[in-house]
Amino acid sequence: MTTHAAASTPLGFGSMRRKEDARFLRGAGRYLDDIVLPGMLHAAILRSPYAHARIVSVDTSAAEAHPKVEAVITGETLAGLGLAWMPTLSHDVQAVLATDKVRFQGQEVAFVVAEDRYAARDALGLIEVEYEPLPAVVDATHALDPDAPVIRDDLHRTDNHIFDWEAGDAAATDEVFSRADVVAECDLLYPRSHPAPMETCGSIASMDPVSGKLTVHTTTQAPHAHRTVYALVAGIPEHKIQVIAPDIGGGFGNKVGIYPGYVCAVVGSIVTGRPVKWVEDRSENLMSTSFARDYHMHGEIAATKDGTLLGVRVKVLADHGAFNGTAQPSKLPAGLFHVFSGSYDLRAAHCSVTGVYTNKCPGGVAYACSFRITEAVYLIERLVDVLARDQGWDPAELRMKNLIRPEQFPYRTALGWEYDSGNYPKTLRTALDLAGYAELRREQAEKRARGELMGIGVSFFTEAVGAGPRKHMDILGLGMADGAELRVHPTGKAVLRLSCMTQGQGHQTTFAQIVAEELGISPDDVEVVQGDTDQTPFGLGTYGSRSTPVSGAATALVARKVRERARIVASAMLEVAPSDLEFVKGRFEVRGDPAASASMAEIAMAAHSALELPEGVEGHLDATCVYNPPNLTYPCGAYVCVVDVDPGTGQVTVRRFVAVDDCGVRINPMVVEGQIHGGLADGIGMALMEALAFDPDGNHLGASFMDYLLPTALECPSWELGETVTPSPHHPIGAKGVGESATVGSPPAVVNAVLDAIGVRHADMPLTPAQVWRAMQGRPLRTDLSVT
Ligand code: MCN
Ligand code: CUN
Repeated sequence: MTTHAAASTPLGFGSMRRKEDARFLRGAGRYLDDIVLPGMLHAAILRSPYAHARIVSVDTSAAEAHPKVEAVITGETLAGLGLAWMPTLSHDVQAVLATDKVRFQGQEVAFVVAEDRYAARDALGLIEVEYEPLPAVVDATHALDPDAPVIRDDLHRTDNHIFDWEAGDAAATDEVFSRADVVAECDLLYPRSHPAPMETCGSIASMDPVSGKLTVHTTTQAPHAHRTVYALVAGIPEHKIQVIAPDIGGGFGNKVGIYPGYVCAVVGSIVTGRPVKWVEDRSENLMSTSFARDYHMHGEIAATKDGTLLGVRVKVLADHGAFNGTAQPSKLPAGLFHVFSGSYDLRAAHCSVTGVYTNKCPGGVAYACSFRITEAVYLIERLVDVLARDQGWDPAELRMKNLIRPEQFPYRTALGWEYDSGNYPKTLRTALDLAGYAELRREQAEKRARGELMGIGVSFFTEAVGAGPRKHMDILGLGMADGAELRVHPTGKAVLRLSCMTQGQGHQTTFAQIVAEELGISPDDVEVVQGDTDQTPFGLGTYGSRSTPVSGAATALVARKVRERARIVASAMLEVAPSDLEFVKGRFEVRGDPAASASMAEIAMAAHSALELPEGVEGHLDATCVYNPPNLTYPCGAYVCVVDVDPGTGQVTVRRFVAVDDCGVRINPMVVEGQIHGGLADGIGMALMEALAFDPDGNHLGASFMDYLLPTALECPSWELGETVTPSPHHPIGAKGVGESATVGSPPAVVNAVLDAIGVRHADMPLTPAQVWRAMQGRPLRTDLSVT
């Protein structure tokens, strides 16, 4: 593990300790549940015990009679206000509170507002709901059976089909396959998983009956997007809505969407005239907020007999649960899945994705995923390994032979994406060298001879982050530009206001470093303001690792605007033409006379003073910027995982993990490495432990951390990190996003390692001891269902 000298504060890029940590380490963070507003009430949600049932009646009279209950809201109450259904970010509607039917276990049925949280919970038990249970569709592979119960009769659907989506050239791909010497195919399930942030989701709505202003404190990664959704759903004008995201205890994609509890809290506040707090518990979080993955993939890969990869063909069945929810760029119903040609120079590729409804909780996209790239990378990286195994080729060599070459960038993929930059062979070579790949293979052969199971897994990934260019993406019709505002005070201290929202990524520090780099002031002198729509410019927030690619670019550009304003002021101060000034180490110097210079602090004071400025030049240095990304940024990485497997129990130990990431220019290498450490732990969790499984009736089998296992330090080795740096050519500071890279790239490395150890062609994640043991017996399980 690298250690970083973080004693002194750099004036720009470099490792420095996170400014926010002093507050967090002292327990002075202020999370949603810490907020107590005067007169605040507390809410709880009654949830469906059934995965699929008709609601015959809801009797709330006993709950309403509870002395501490202030309001009981049902689907009927909401229907009267036109709020029983809300739009999802994927062009569907979701029930806020069920009226006709419940469609997944844990669905919201009634909302109780009471004097305290205990009374609200107690009163849930007083609500009588009569259900008429219906057969449930749990297994996505049977969702389109002719006799499958129809889930979305509200949409007048006659089956459970949501969409069919295709990408790539089918005819060209078929042609490539017909000419191939070898084809390998594989069925893979990327099981349903959950972001499971440490802090669950919640909201406090406060409608001021006098001013008509709605204030919503909420756990959101995208405050401005939430405000627009509230405006569209509730019909309250945006200038009368303030969304405030306090400190967020982890998001990982879980806090992108708007959940029924948030809408109910608003209604609860309108009805009672008092602030209403709703915070979910762990089981509610795991059962009813956005899951991720749940992709059933059939992939084929074609190659020549000398190991040149030619093409990939994929069919996907996507289980979206009962409502097609969470954010999904609306022009791309399968998210960014169709970057599945990965990091290889392929002639052709084609995928078709079919989305289906099932009686499971909605969501389907977000969990440190870059919107389905996780699934895409897993698919291609498993297919390459399966092909290598079938043909007796070395999986690292096969990758090296087929990686996109540095001189091919910008590289247009067979699916039409333009990768901006990279040196893939160098990245893979760095990882293999760091791991000592050849030596590891020798060690493995020796161990095999002794009957010991050691496995080496390699993966290479290309991420696509920084949503996004208008031609590809929008959310609710909103283009994905983000704003930045930079104010410089007379003493040279600055305030940067951003639309993105940190949830643990260290934005308070890293965005201050971008300003510091551009203006030559200390990052300690830059305050970063986020998370309050009244205080920050519009933008779509933090997900898809877009903060650095989009808000980071906006920050660099707004700082450059400030710098150019400072140049004019400095030219008046130093009595030279602006073009005679050079910006050197944070000062404007007169060319040829470095003794004549002015620092940013001196210039800032002068800008606010009585100094005579040239005609038409405004005083002050403040500036604003809106950044429209011209393309996504494409970070990449090469990972090598070494595992030992206990032949008797199937227990996997990850012995080593080497990760070489290229995210372009690193603003704060220590923060980047922290992001990678977290993502690698995520990957180990996905590969070995995590899956939300269901029984045939749709009962959720992972509603607590007793059943839904998360990785801890015990399962993680000491990470071995390396880097390559290929700047993004279209980003003002050459940086690419990195927040999801390791989560995307690491699961196939772990799975490839385990299957390499046990000599099995494929078994689905999570590779629990039971699954590994069964795979060794040739009988791996379907991990999404409790019964197979
Ligand atoms: N960074 C850097 N140099 C780069 C790239 C990034 O120094 N070349 C820094 C950034 O300045 C930022 C951090 O690394 O402080 C992550 O940046 P970026 O890749 O832009 O990702 P975002 O800030 O947009 O964060 C979102 C991303 C996503 S989508 C998920 S999901 C996820 C992730 O970040 N959720 C997280 N990492 C997380 N980390 C924590 N602690 N908590 C979460 O909820
Ligand atoms: Cu896909 S999870 Mo992150 O983009 O918020």
